[in-house]
Amino acid sequence: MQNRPLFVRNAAQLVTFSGGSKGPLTGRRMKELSIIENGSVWMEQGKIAAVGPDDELMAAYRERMGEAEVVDASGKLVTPGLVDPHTHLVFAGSREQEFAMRLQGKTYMEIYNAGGGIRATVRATRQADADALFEASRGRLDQFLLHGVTTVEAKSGYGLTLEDELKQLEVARRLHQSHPVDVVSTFMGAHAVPLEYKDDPDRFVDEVVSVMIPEVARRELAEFNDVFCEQGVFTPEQARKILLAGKEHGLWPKIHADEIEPYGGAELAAEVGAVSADHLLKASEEGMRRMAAAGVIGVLLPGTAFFLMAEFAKARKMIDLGVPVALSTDCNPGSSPTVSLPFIMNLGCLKMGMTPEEVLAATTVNAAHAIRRGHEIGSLEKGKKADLVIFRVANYMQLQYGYAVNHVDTVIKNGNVVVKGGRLL
Ligand code: IZC
Ligand code: ZN
Repeated sequence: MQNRPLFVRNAAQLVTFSGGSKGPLTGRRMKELSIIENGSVWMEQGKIAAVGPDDELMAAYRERMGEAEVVDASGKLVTPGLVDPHTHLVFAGSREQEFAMRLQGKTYMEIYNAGGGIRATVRATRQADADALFEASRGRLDQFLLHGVTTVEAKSGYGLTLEDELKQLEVARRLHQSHPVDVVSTFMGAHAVPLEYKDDPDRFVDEVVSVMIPEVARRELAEFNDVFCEQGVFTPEQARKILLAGKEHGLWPKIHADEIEPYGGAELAAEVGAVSADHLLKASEEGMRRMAAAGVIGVLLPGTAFFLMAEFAKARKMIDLGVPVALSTDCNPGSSPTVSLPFIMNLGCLKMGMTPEEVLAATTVNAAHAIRRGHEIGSLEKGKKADLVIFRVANYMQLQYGYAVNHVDTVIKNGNVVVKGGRLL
């Protein structure tokens, strides 16, 4: 916990997203940053106590200034801590050989069908003991924090047996308890059809529905339930069954939708009332409209399109249709081995036509709502968690202009400075 008050003073721009607790931003509202120039934030007991112009906060806290640790943000940009709402954080091994094969023209699905891809990471993750898995994942979490990310969602799905899925989820819980970054868990037993069930995938779906989901829910190891709905992986019918079973056990639905082929994933997300539908590279316009009507957040993962050398999701179209859009790294060893959410924002601008305002909304407010945390993170408002980032740039546009550079100077988590001068404390 935070011992003394922390006062971040006089930022050139303080991006607050005031009002962000109410719900995800859509359409033109994604551009409403609510910037305070010469802005300051007073934090105590892990929460934001006040946000406003520096002169106002100086006057309000004059008598308590001696108690506080003061961080000078003059000339710099301050934003809410970044939120990554879609990662496969906990895994063992790496797949650089497959990357090299893809550069020679092999496709992601060809590698999966030959027993590699997700299945290769499943073999490595099953073999790793919990401590090794914890260490590998902790290193990645440190890197996320160095890039300004203060909360991540993390999926299981590299175990595919009850025991190995529980192992992954328990590691995620240990990370949440021991690391400054908050980790929000998603069960994804239906990430791939394990080779043992290759000839009878429905039997595996039954195992997920009748054994894994009830046990994960009973142990309270996850809040969300996700499925890879993709041609050659799980059909929309199987995905529906899995998502509805999760709902019955209190797990909120999420879905990997229309990543490689158009497959009705966006439509299914709207039908089951998913919190988010993710990927959406090949989503139909009808699917997007249904998502907008049902309030399903579109979590876009342009790092994956970039790394798979595929067509990017139609972010502009989705925003224009009223779909609330969030952005994420999709951090995983196959299709997006990165932790740089700032670079994902760069791709949002350069490859999906999003504006510098929209990509910030998509990695703060909207990302927070995509993991049902909009009431406590994602905007800088009184009462919310004291999670914020100080960037070494004078305005928010420079974050996108100076691309593929880590501009993070300082990260504050729960009112404590955890990264200073670009280094972990
Ligand atoms: O390990 O390849 N798309 N799941 C669905 C992934 C990519 C992760 C992987
Ligand atoms: Zn994913």
